[in-house]
Amino acid sequence: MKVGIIGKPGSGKSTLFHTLTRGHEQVSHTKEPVHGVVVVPDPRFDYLVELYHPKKVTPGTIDFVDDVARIGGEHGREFSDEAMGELRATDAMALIINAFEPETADPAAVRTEAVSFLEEIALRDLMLIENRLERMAKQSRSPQSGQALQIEKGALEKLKKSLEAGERFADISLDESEKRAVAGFQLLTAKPLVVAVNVAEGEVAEADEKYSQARSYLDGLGIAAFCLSADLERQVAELDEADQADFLVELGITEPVRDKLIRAIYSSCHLVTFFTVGEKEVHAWPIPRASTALEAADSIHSDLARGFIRAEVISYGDVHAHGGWDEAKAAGRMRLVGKEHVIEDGDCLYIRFKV
Ligand SMILES: Nc1nc2c(ncn2[C@@H]2O[C@H](COP(=O)(O)OP(=O)(O)OP(=O)(O)O)[C@@H](O)[C@H]2O)c(=O)[nH]1
Ligand SMILES: [Mg+2]
Repeated sequence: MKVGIIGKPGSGKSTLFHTLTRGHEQVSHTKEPVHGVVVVPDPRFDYLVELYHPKKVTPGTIDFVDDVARIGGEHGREFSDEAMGELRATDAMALIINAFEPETADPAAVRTEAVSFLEEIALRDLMLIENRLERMAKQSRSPQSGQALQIEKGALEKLKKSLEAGERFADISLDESEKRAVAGFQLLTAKPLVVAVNVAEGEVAEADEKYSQARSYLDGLGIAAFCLSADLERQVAELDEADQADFLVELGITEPVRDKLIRAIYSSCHLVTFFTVGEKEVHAWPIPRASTALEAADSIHSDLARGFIRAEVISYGDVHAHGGWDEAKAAGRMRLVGKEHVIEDGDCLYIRFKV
């Protein structure tokens, strides 16, 4: 899962990035832009690891990309083709807005900046769609223009009309075949977006209140928005783990930004987590909400989906309450389910399969 950090020059992208990735290995500076892999904090996962002491642990991770559109630093506001490609390849975007200077600490300005970002990405998508439609117009004169092309064309025309009218991608109704036909374009308007309002150190305790209208406006558009002080969080992240919690309480911060942001990303991407557990490995698997047991099996390995027989399911709550998978199973908490069974957040799974 790849999340691109984006925002105007000097808005605090790198400060946020370093706060998120501090203490987490695998920050790569050799590639431009800079990537950092962050473990998704999950007390359920920690408990399962504690329980099984497995040989291998695989928590959920997010690959954060600093300044993914490369509009910061010496790049200015160019939005190069290469950077656009990188941005399109992300699964979600985190937009950081500068509200830490006297002249930017203004709810109306924050809202305006978020709106103009939405307009900008809509414009980018429209350019892409129009290009494709033009090329298709030429192609469709050739005899091999098939049904797939017609579906794609119809979907693109619908998107064009709706985006031009200022509609949000999420509100545009596309059927499954249309969605598949346009998925390859990696439209920016189709990506989940989280907005981080970067406020001054002294404002952090009252910030949620001050920006509540801007946040609820964005919330109405399906965009999670929260306030933080990137600089303050960076200072906290530099402290020993043990001191961090106390310091946050003192500052009136209820949750470190890493946890807040990751939660917002999971929720915007409609992700839930299922687990596979045992002495060999404890593994957290993110999947789209309402996925079936078959889809869960497929996310582990296509063989498991191909040879799927049944899935054994025990909820995390039951594993926790009984102190282990075997114990919960012995207490009758295991359910044997078929392909269509919908996976709930926290389910522990064992897939029975035969290939
Ligand atoms: N007071 C204050 N300053 C901040 C905060 N966040 C960032 N800054 C400062 O703003 C400046 C720019 O921060 P960066 O994190 O480098 O911003 P950036 O978006 O990565 O900048 P570019 O990569 O140049 O676009 C630095 O001097 C930071 O110390 C904040 O929460 N409060
Ligand atoms: Mg930077």
